[in-house]
This record gives sequence, structure tokens and C-alpha cells, in this order.
Amino acid sequence: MNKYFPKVPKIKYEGADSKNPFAFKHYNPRKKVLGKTMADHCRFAVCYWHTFKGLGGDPFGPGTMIRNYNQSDDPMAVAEMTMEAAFEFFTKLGVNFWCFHDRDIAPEADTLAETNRRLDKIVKLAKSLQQDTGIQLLWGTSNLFSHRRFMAGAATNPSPAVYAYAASQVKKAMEITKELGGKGYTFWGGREGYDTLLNTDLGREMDHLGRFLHMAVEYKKSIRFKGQFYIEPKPKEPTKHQYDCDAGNCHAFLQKYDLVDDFKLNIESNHGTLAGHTFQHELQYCVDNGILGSIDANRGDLMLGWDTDQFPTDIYETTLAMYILLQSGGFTTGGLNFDAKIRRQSIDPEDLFHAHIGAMDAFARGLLNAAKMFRSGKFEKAITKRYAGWETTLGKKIEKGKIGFAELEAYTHKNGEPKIQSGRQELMENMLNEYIA
Ligand code: XUL
Ligand code: CO
Repeated sequence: MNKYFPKVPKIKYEGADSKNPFAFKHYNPRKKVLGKTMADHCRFAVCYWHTFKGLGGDPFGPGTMIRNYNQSDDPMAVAEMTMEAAFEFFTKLGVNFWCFHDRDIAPEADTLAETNRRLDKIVKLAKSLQQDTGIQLLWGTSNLFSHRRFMAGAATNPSPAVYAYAASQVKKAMEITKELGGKGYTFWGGREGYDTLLNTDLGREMDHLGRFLHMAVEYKKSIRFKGQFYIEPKPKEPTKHQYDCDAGNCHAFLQKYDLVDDFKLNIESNHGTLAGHTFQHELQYCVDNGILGSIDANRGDLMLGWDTDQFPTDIYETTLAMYILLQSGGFTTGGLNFDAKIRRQSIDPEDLFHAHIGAMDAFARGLLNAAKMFRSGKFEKAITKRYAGWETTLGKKIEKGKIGFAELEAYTHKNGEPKIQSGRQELMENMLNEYIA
């Protein structure tokens, strides 16, 4: 496999002193951290859409990147070459997982039947490449947002005929994800939302989305697909109001529609920040509510208000994310999927490697820092101390629901003004800096 990226060797771990840009300085897949290899902690995945189908187009101009795997007038020949190039890339980079949308891997034809035949052909190729390389599918998904039929949404479209088309597409995407042994299946809301309430029946649309996801659960059971379902929150883009706007909102939706046992969340860093939260907030919310499934690892730009989908490089961010992940016990079905794209001026195929190498090293450093924080127990101890009052008789009675307002009033009359304590935020921040390496 040395046809599409001939200038790039197999990427190896060479240690922090290496000057080789095509080597990992921190990510050593076999290194054990807290009893588990770095590869098992991180479960890195490459996304098909940005990496192989994104060519640098933006609202002001078309793509800038020329690739040797899309030089043909036959769209199926391009699809086949791209799949081969993708597996050469995964193998050279040394990731164990990939992710795709149905429309990334095979071009849509004039009828659903022909589109599905094309998918079957490409899935056959992907399956044999998976078998040859041992690379696995982290999750599959369906593109329900690019085609003009989905301009007003898929499962929240005002037309039941569009809803039916979307269901047919998800049905097929689930089948091929199962065929490829996918560990999960992601639902990102795409155009499920609205731009103006003047033309939108919000309550009805949300009910339709709930029903759609129930149908997906029923179909999943009927085909015995064992992968984990994920919802990926995002507050805006493409619509102004997305129904799946953040982790808390998705959790409420899943509870209202009785879907919480069948779904976990796929948290994307840049979506969290677009929602006005930190990436860590979204992760911690999920961990504390038992719904963290997987992560789309990227970063935004604080100067820009949109989803820039940049490769993660911030060691503070990766440290805090890995710290929360370690506390949760780590991934089961999920992983770190780089839903990120190289910048428009990064036109060479080698830039795809630099981007992924840097991001994997950033998470490896984050993991090593987080493991030190975890082992020290300092942060946990500080939190335990701050909440120590809840271990007293009063705290326990409140938590167990043994007392109410009348007893709490009597307690306050008897004990007077409560003693308060410093939150020690600056000390905690200084403590954190000690671990950033
Ligand atoms: C869009 C986004 C998607 C999902 C999969 O912002 O993140 O690529 O991850 O549909
Ligand atoms: Co994403």
C-alpha cells in the first residue's frame, strides 16, 4: 500500500527528542498508562468526509486541493480509488478506526435502488480492506443534510414523503454499518431545526423526530445490529436553532421520548463551544448522567463564531478531556474521531498526515498529564473536602430525603449563620498548571 501517499512512510513513535515531522513524539500506541495501552485509551479514528472528500472549498471559492485519487470522470472509479487511498492513509498513520457517512463513500445516483447498489459495491471493497488491515469501523452515519430534498430537515421535515426518504436512507446506512462491524451509529441532526418559527410547528417536528428514532431502535433490534446509537449535539449550523443543541438538551429530549436507554452522546468539542459551553462541561455532563458514548475531537477558533473544525492542538483541552474520560472509566464502544479539516491553504496530501500526527500527539500528551492528575488524587481530594459537609448527619439526611423545609428551618434557627469556605479557584488552577507538560 504505497500508491496514493508515496512521500509518506509508516508513522512511528520516535520520542520527544525526534525532529522527524513524520513521527509521533508522544503517541506510543503500545505504551501502558494506568494498565491500558495508549491505543486502547484513545481509540483514534479518522473521518472520511473531511479527510478524503473535503478539498478546501468555502463559501467564497471552490476547493484548492488536488488529489490523485479523484482524477477520473467516473464517480464510482473515484469512490473506489478514494477507499483504497483511505486505507493506505489509516495504515500509514496507525489508527485502528474510521468513520463515514453513506454519501461520503459512494456517490448518490438517480434512484434510491441504484444508490444502494453503489453503496453495496463500495462496502464490499471496504470490508475486504478492513479484513486485510485489521482496521475497524468506529461508527457509520447517514448524510441527511446535503441533498436539496432535505433543505427543510429529514425527520423533522414538514413533508412525510421526505421523512420516508430519510428513513430509507438510515435503514440502509444501518445495514452497511452492521455489515462493516461498526461499533456504533451516529445521528447528527443536520438540518433538524428551523430558521424561523413563522413557518415551523416546533412541537410536531420534535414529536416526529422522537418517532423516527424509535423506528431506528426497532429496526436495529430486528436486524440484530449491536452497535451503540449516538446523538451528536450541535447548537446551530446549518439551521439557526438545532433541536439537538447541547448535551443537556439532548438528554431532556431522550428522556421525554423514552429513548434514554438506547442512546448515548457523541460530543464534539467545537459544537460544545458553539453552544457557549466548554468541551469539558459537555463531557462532564455526559459522564455524570451516564450518557458519554464517543467524542468528535477538534477545536474551534475563539475569534470566529462558526464550526471551524480545526485539528486539536491545545494541551490544556486534551488534558482536561482525558482527565474526565479517565474518571469515567474510559471508552467502551466509542473513541476519539478527528472530525476536523486541514485549512484551505494546506494543499498537500502530506498536510493530512501533519494534522493527524499533531492531534494524536496532543491527545497522547493530554492522556499522560491526565494520568498523573488521576494518580495524584489531588483534585479529587480537594473536591471531597469541599463537599465534606454532606457526610455529616445534616447532609446525609438531606441527600436521603429524610427531612424537609420545616426541619431545615429548625436547624438554621438552632445553628445560626453557616460557616463558609473559599472555593480556592486560583489554587486549583495553579495545581493544574503543575501537570501540563
Ligand atoms: C457536523 C458534524 C458531522 C457529524 C456527522 O458539524 O459534526 O460531521 O459528526 O454527521
Ligand atoms: Co461531528
